[in-house]
Amino acid sequence: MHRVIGERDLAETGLSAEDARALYIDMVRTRRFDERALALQRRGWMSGWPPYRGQEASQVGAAHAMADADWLFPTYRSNAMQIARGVPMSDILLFRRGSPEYTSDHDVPNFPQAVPIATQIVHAAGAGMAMNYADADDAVLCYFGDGATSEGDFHEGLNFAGVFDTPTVFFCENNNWAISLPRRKQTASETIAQKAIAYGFEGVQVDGNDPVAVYETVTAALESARDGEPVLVESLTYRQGAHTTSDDPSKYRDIEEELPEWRTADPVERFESYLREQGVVNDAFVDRVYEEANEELADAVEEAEGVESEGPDAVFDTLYADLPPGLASQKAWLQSFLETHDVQEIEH
Ligand SMILES: Cc1ncc(C[n+]2csc(CCOP(=O)(O)OP(=O)(O)O)c2C)c(N)n1
Ligand SMILES: [Mg+2]
Repeated sequence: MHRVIGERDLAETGLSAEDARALYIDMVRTRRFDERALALQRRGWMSGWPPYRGQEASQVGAAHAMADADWLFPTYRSNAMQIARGVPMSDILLFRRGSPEYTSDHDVPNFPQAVPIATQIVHAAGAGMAMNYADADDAVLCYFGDGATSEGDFHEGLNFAGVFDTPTVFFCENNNWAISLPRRKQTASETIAQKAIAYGFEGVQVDGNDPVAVYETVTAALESARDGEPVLVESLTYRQGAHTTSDDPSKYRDIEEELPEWRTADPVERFESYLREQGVVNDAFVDRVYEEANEELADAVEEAEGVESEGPDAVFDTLYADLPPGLASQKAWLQSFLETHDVQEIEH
C-alpha cells in the first residue's frame, strides 16, 4: 500500500510546502463543513446528511491531483471532493435543502451526485469514450464506495474502460462500510484493487488517510489514464460517523473494536502533526486556517438561508414538462394535505 506519512519527508515528494498547506487548508475547510452540516441537519435546517468525517484526506488528496478541466463523477458522500474542486459550500447546502437553485455559476466540470449506487461508473466510462472520440486530453475521475463494487454497473463500467482504453480513473473510497455491511462481508476478494486485473488494467491501494500519498497515487493514475490506461485506485479509509443522519451505527458496529490496523489516526490530526514536524505549519497558521474556514462557513450558511424556499410543488414541477397522471394525483393529494394541516406541528 502506498504511504508517505511516517515514511518520507515532504521534501522527498513532488509537493512543495505551499502545495501541502493547500491540502491542509482544504482538509480543515471540509472537516468544518461536515461538522456544521451535521449540526444543521440535527436542527431540522435541512434533510438528511451523509457525513464524510474521516475521509477528508482521501477526497482532498484526489481532488488536488485533478486538472481543472478533468471531470469528476461524485456521489452523495464525496462532498469534500466537490468543495476541494471549487464548488461553493452554499451550493451543497442548497442541494441538501432541496432547492433547485443549487448550481451557482461556477466553472467546475462535475457531474451531479449519483445516489443510486454505481450508476455513475458506467457514465464515467462513457464520458471517457467520448473524450477519446473528441481526441481531448482531459480525464475522468469516478468516485464510488466499497459497496458499489458489488454492483453490475461496476463490472460493466470497468469492462468498457478496459476494452476501449478510456482516460478514466476509478477511485474506490473503501471506508469499510456500506451502510451496516462491513467490508469483510462485501466481497471475498482479498483486495478491491485486485479486481482491476480482470479488466486488463492496473489496480493500486493507497493509504486514504494520507493526503500526500493519495495525491501522488491519483496524479500517477490520471497520467496513465490520459495515455489510454485506466486505473482502479482503492483508497483505504474509515467512515467515522453514521452512514447518514437516518441511521445509528452503534446498532451494528463497535468503533473501538472495528478499527482496522491501517486506520492509524484521524486524517486531519495526523496530517497536521506531520506538517508541524516538517516545519510547514505552526500555531499561528493553523489558527488562521480554522478562523477563515469558520468565516467561509458562516457566509455559506447565510447565503443558503437567503434563498427563498421553493415550496413542495418544486418536487413535481422540476421533473417533467407534462406531469404523468400518477405524479399529478400525488401533487394534488399533497396540496390538499397541506391546506388542511399545519405542517409546523408535524413532528420529525
Ligand atoms: C442501486 C442502489 N441500491 C441500493 C441503494 C441503497 N444504498 C444507499 S447507500 C448504500 C451503501 C453504499 O455503500 P458504499 O458504496 O460503500 O458507499 P458509502 O455509503 O460507504 O460511501 C446503499 C446500499 C442505492 N442507493 N442504490
Ligand atoms: Mg463504503
